[in-house]
Amino acid sequence: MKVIALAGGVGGAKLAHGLSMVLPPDDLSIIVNTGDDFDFLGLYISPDLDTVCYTLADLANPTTGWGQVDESWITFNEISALKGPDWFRLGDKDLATHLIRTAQLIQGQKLSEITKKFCEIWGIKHTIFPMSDDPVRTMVHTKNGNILGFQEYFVHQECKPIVEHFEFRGIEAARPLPQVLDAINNCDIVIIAPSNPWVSIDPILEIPNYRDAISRKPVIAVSPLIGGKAIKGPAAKMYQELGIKPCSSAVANHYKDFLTGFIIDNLDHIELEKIERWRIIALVTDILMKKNQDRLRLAQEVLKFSETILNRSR
Ligand code: FO1
Repeated sequence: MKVIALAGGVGGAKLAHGLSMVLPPDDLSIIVNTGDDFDFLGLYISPDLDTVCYTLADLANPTTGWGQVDESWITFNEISALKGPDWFRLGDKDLATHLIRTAQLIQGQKLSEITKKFCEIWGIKHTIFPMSDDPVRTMVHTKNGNILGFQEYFVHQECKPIVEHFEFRGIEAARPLPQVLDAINNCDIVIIAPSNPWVSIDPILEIPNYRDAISRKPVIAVSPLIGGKAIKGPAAKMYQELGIKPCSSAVANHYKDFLTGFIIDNLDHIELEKIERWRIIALVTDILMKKNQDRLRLAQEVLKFSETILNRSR
């Protein structure tokens, strides 16, 4: 079964990792959000791409989910001592990724090419694509009229500002990657990881042609919310501020136009009926991924559910 996974952030990386433990390299491609990318201290930072790569390479920091394991912070501490911007923490090993990637981008290499080479070096066998080689920047429009870059909102201002809407700056001009379109057209199923629908998955879907290509395939999603709360990050807070009750069915509703199947947590079993009324096939299970074993178990369940869905449509 050929699978495309859409991912962004720590939750997305965990499920992508689980899928990579089950599927052979040729059967899994992961498309990663780059709307969170930004320039910091002159370096090109691609947080979601790095989180997915580090996680699949078993290099991720298990406590934060982002950055590398066994980091040292010598440069970061010096930056801080020099009164440089220290609200975004870059470890020494992580810095090497940003330095080399920035240098190669300046030389004219594409983000997708650099990612491919890094993956080879890190021993990642499955394919990881940035959603585009062109810049897209998620901007958070807040209730008090400010427009914040995503990392400014997320890290510097700790997701405190009240959100009004999101803008994916540059999205109309961002070209889809031909390799991604091919991979979508040749896949059996698209799996949307338990990532934030508003800021991790929507930017991918908004790249010209992706939503149409994805809509032609069976699509299943895993809820990023359990019992009305986000497993990690500000998804529930965002739903609330946008005037929508944060719950799994609200996520299903978000993807309703093209969703074939939806996976929710046992805690949300009462939402099953509502979701099935939209003709979405639902699976209720334990979706929390605390340990590596949970990633594997959930991935196995997602793939079994995918097979059931594919058999039904045959
Ligand atoms: N998240 C934080 O909350 N604080 C940080 O200082 C921070 C640094 C950081 C460095 C590299 C990297 O790849 C990710 C980093 N993140 C940090 C995580 C990241 O900003 C967010 O998790 C994602 O953008 C949301 O998907």
